[in-house]
Amino acid sequence: MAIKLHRCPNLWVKISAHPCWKVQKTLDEQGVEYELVKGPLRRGKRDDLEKLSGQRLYPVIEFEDGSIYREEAADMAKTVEEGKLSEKAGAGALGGPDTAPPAEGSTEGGGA
Ligand SMILES: N[C@@H](CCC(=O)N[C@@H](CS)C(=O)NCC(=O)O)C(=O)O
Repeated sequence: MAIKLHRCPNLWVKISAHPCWKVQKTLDEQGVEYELVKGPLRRGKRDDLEKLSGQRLYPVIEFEDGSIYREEAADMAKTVEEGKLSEKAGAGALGGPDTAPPAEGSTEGGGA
């Protein structure tokens, strides 16, 4: 599975509390291949990230099919650890109801 890890540029911060490092380290530990895509430090400069993921925080994982996975870093790391990353590929992989696209055919909560 070829994925991209979009992350902040602070590559030297390697403490487990750092969201981007937490996910990157887990990918490394699990032997998941990825391409590192460094983004801008300042949130105000993250227009591309917002277009990609609907929000402005890193880390974000982009799958080969272009779908996006973003949750709290700790949850992302857990997903990777549990070998469930591929389950997040495809529509609806974003972390929150505000950013997740509605499922095809969805009535957006208006169903009976
Ligand atoms: N609670 C979030 C925090 C994510 C976060 O703060 N990421 C950093 C990069 S490691 C970031 O984008 N910071 C920019 C900002 O907060 O403006 C998580 O765990 O995913």
